[in-house]
Amino acid sequence: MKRFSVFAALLLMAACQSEAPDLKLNDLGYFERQGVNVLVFSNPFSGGFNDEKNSGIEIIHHGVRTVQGGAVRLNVTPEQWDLVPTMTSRVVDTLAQRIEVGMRFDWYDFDSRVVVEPKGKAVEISVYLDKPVPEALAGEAGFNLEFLPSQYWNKAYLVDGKPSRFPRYAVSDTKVRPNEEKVRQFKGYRTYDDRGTGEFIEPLPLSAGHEFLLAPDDPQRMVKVTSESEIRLYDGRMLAQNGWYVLRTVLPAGKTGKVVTWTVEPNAVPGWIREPNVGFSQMGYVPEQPKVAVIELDRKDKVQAKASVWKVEADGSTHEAFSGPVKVWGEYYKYNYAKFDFSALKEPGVYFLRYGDVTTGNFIIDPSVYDKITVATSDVWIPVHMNHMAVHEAYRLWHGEPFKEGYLQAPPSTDHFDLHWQGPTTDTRFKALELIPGLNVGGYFDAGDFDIETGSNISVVMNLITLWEQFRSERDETFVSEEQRYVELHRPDGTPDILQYIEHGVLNLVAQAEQIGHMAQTLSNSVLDNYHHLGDAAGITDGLHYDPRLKPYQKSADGKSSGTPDDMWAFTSRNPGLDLQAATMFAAASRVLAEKNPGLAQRALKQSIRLEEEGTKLMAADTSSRNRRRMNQGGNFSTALQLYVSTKEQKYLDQFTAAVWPALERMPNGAISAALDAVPYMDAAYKEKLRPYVEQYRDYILQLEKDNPYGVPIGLGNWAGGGQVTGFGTTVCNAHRHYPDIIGKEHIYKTPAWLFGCHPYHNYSWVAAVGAARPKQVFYGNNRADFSFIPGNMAPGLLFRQPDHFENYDDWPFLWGQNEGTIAGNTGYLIWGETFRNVEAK
Ligand SMILES: [Ca+2]
Ligand SMILES: [Ca+2]
Ligand SMILES: [Ca+2]
Repeated sequence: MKRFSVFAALLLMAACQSEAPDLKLNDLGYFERQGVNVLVFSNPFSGGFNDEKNSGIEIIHHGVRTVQGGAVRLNVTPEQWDLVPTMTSRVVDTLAQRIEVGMRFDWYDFDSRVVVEPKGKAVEISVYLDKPVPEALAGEAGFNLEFLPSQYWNKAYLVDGKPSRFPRYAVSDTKVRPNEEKVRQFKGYRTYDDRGTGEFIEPLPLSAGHEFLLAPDDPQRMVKVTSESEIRLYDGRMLAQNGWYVLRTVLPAGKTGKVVTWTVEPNAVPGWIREPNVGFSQMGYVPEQPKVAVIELDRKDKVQAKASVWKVEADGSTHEAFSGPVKVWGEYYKYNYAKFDFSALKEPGVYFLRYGDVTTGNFIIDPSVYDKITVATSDVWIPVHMNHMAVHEAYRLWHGEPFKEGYLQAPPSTDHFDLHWQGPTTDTRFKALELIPGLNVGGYFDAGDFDIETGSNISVVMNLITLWEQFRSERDETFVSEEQRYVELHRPDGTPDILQYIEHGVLNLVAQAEQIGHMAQTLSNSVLDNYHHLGDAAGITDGLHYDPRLKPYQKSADGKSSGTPDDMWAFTSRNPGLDLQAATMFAAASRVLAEKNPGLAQRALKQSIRLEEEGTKLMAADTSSRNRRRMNQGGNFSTALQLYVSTKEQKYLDQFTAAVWPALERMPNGAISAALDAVPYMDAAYKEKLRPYVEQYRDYILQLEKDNPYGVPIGLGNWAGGGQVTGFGTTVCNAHRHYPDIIGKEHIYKTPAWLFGCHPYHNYSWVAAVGAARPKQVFYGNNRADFSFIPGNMAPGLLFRQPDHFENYDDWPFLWGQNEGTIAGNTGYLIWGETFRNVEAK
């Protein structure tokens, strides 16, 4: 009997294999079979800032997006800032099972079309031209498809049967070509410094042939690509660390009609079902809190009836400590979700979860689990991002002192690659490219890049002031000497770190106000070829003043200047709104720094008063509709509250109360956070009047539990929503603190669960080095070329790709929308962390 059933099962499996379904165009507009999704411009290119490793024809292969960038491109291995095609049309024909996309390069007046149709288990991709490739692009335009290096390196491939292996690191061959032959880059920028050679680098192919079989040694990654045209394989990392492996066929010159056809067959493992992703808090749980694992399941997977928690004993043995039912939550985008509640388990100890065949890593139940959630961020991430300092840690130098030559006035009418600009005038007393003295002091690197984003830096200082005034953390683990321009981690120096961090931010912002006369938009790179810098910030510029009378790369006789135009620029177009934000921050900073640095406190207060006056006048004189709208809405009530707290002046209180109620009516979920911040400073009538809005907020919180299985706001933008979740967490904590009868304590635990591992795609903690057993390993920090992290960085996290895919790569750091961290975002994490710890402990 047993024997028969095994035989029957084998027979059934064989039948399934031979009858494995073909690729079909589904309702969401992509081709699908179990284990394989082929997307055709579900995510179009955008140009410039958007990384461009997210678009075109994409393949999600056994749950991982391993292929993208399928399109007509103008480079062998396109970089960010290389031209991308604009999608001019996209026709999804469900009846004919066919997607056709029109692509256009405006600059070259070059149109093409790509048609994708299923052929059994493969797709056929054809490129059509109505007019031949323009002469300037002959030999340059090609059909490209890009493969994720971290999923293919060290794996084998066959080209027309000849075996080879994907290189772990970029070490193939290149050639150089004259700059005149270089295809134009985005807006005419140049991503490379040619060192005066007049030449650009072009990678040479690793292999060429008509049939590529990629990763025959890994059934989940195996893809066969065939064509009658020659296909070449390139390594995009030769030019840019975020490059992918590229398969490419050059479009033939002088031809029209169907000019290139590829057949692409991604292997599907028979009977493959994605392994369940058991989401839980890697940080662990305090005994009394709710403990719910969210299990993300393939829709074809059968939900297990039960799951269990196992305890690790002191002698290393393990035993089942709890078992309970698994409850189906339902479908959310691509997957099905179920929940396992083990809140009943309260005994401190080391545990792990079992669901079906899945055994998770271990976690802790103990009253102390949240004690150190902010330490990595405040002791390491923040000081590592201090600009104009050398930052040391034990034997390691994080970075030397950057930008010793200071900042030049950005020339008028400059468009900038990091979304800044300089208007038609300088708005300062400086001429274009004149040195603005005194700006190379203090401040924080924005994110994975090295500019001082003024708005972010103002928020950072405000966040740090909030931390100091609310929680008074005297933690001292960082040595900061502004005189020596030297920071050393893990060396106490007798001064609370937060005060030193506030001082460091203010030093730059006050210098901006004093030297420029108002706030700069940003202090940023002048040339794209040093904007994408990876590694030590001290090496971004040569540290020497730029002197246009010298030749590029030439140094002056006194060794103080050079002809290399690498100096950073200050973008100084005046924005009175920014001046007013700075004024608020300076007022608060002068209060906080009065004792530590009375001179700086005085300077901050002086600038606060001046900017407040000038900014208010400028705003009143601004008749633009955007500004009128802002004034009609009663200005920024959050700022009014700050000013009231600092000055206790009635006029600010009046401004606040005049603005807060209309704002709560207009955008209840947006305004509730600042309205709650005010509760400690207002009377009982205010608190009572706010009550119905808090009730409304409770309804929103409960609605989130119905919207998605995790009960937190999940962002769908191209920058994932980590900051939104910490903002939500802080608001929920404050709502519970002031209105415990409306917002129950159970809600405050949703944010840490999400941050530390209970979320889609994988179950790693979003915070670098935080989350006991398994934090994420790679982040988009300035050390991303090393596939590393800067401790305490909170990743934006879960990135949504149209139409139904969430992802967070943990073997590939280079997508900023999922793996970067910003200075404002990470100080927002600190505020959430300290607020949560405070409310949690009560
Ligand atoms: Ca930036
Ligand atoms: Ca210190
Ligand atoms: Ca320089």
